[in-house]
Amino acid sequence: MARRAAKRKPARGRFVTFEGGEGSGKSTQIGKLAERLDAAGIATLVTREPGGTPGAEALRHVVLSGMGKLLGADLESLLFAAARDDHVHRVIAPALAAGTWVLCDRFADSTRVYQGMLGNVDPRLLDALERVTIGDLKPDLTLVLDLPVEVGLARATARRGAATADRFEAEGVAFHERLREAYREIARDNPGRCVVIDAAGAPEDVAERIWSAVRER
Ligand code: T5A
Repeated sequence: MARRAAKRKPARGRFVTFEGGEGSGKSTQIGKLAERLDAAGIATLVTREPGGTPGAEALRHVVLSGMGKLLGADLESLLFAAARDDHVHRVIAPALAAGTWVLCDRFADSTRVYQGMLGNVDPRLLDALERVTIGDLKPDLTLVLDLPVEVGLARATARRGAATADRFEAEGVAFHERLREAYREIARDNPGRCVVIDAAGAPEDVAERIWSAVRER
């Protein structure tokens, strides 16, 4: 009797997150990496936080409009966590299980940096929220795009044109300096997961640095 070949479960996809300050080039570089992976025959899904599902996009609108700030940093963390929970369970986890690589523009490190290290939210609250929202689903690789603050803000301002700065873009230079240092600290504390990428220079040069980091890992 002919035996039916057992259906093999696809290998779990890789989970790569992009982190960094405002205007550091995350969205630009995520697109470039996706193109290269696609060309190499690797199925990829590009997504972002806050966002990635209709519910999470609605919450994105609330936090970036500045409404979250009125609630205070603790409750703002809950909004980011609610958005992340929906995104992880509906989009990220199923894609990884199907063997697709997920490239995510910001993830839990953003909450650690913006709400935790800069907003003084108790790390124990953030630990608890991470347990609920992401559990064991840690990124395989986090690319921290590092750029002098004035360069990042100039890029963000040029792109915005006459539009109003969002909730975090509107913070002063000192805030963005602390943000940069906080990301460097996270990278130092998680050397197995994080790679700091020099995000200065032409987009193509930054893309080459990212590609080498991805290939090395
Ligand atoms: N947040 C988010 C929290 O507080 N907690 C959380 O848990 C999470 C998930 C998200 C905000 O929410 C906060 C952090 C953020 O403040 P957002 O609009 O998604 O808001 O903001 P950012 O993630 O900061 O994204 P930006 O779009 O501002 O910056 P990117 O994606 O880093 O940069 P990008 O690629 O859009 O580039 C900006 C401009 O620079 C140009 C681009 O063409 C663009 O015009 N550019 C370059 N110019 C010259 N040389 C290069 N190498 C360039 N690369 C890009």
